[in-house]
Amino acid sequence: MTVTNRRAGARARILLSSLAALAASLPFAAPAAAARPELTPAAATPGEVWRGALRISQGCDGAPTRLIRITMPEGVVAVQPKARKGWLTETVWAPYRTPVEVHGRKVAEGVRAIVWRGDTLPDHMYDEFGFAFELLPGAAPAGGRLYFPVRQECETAVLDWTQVPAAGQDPSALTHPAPAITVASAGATPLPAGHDHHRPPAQAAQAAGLSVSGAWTRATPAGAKVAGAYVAIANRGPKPDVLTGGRFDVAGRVEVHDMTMTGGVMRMRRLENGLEIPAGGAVELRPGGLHLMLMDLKRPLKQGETIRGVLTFRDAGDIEVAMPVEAAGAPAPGKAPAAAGHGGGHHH
Ligand SMILES: [Cu+2]
Repeated sequence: MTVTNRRAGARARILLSSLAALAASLPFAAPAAAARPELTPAAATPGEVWRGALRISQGCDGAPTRLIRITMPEGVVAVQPKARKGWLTETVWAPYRTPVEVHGRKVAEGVRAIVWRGDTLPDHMYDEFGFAFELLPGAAPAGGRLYFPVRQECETAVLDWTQVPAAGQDPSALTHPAPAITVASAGATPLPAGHDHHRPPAQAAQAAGLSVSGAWTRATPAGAKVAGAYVAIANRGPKPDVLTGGRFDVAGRVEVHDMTMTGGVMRMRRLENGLEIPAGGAVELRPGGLHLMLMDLKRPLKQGETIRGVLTFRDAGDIEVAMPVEAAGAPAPGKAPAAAGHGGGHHH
């Protein structure tokens, strides 16, 4: 051991003692914050898979950790722990409060908690316990928080990280906060400049900071009961709004749907809680993704006609919209159907 090392050791001891003094004067400051279990990444997008980990960075008052249990909030489905060596990983199945729809399938129960046990995590080391889940659309509004209560068992003590801040409360004021993630907005993509001017202004409707533009749908074969419809919605207002559906004379009802590719399979589902249009943001409904579904069609839609109706928003109410009917299978307004002529891939 060299002189330099000994001096480094002395500096480390001084640092430790000043940290101890700081901890004594501010019992809930830096040391408590550093010890909190955290989820990383700290945000999840509705309709998408979150892959991350619960990070445990300290034991219980110096004792090593022997068990970790994390509980999933409502709206978190398709939970899958990451394989890990040394720890027994157990999934706890239970019914959802209400059955949920995952990729168009009604599911009554699923993994509601994960327990890791059978090894020890020393107090001075951190570890990450990996898992994945899917966040249901509508589980929480964009910007909202979802809390995952954690139980941490050590050789001599148990810590329950279950506190949730009250409305307006600073989360850092809690001594044992539940780890949380923030809900990102789904399907929100900024519109390119001038996007909502590529159609005549007569087709753009305006209300409460919302503008609806570029609406279109496709001709349907005789006997077809559904048609996908597409539109761009921009929100220049200060508050988010939610597209909940609409009304068209030609359709029995109008739903908001999402379509995703999962393992090479196109899946469609209804967004039960509507589609959020973030404040200052825009959402584009287009083939292969978010779309309106005109259900129970009363007659076929004919290429070249224009159908009229309203889109309904939670706050702004009804906004009138006119939809030109493009060719069956057209991939975009004014575009010829793909050579395969497969109906645009919209299956129900
Ligand atoms: Cu659909």
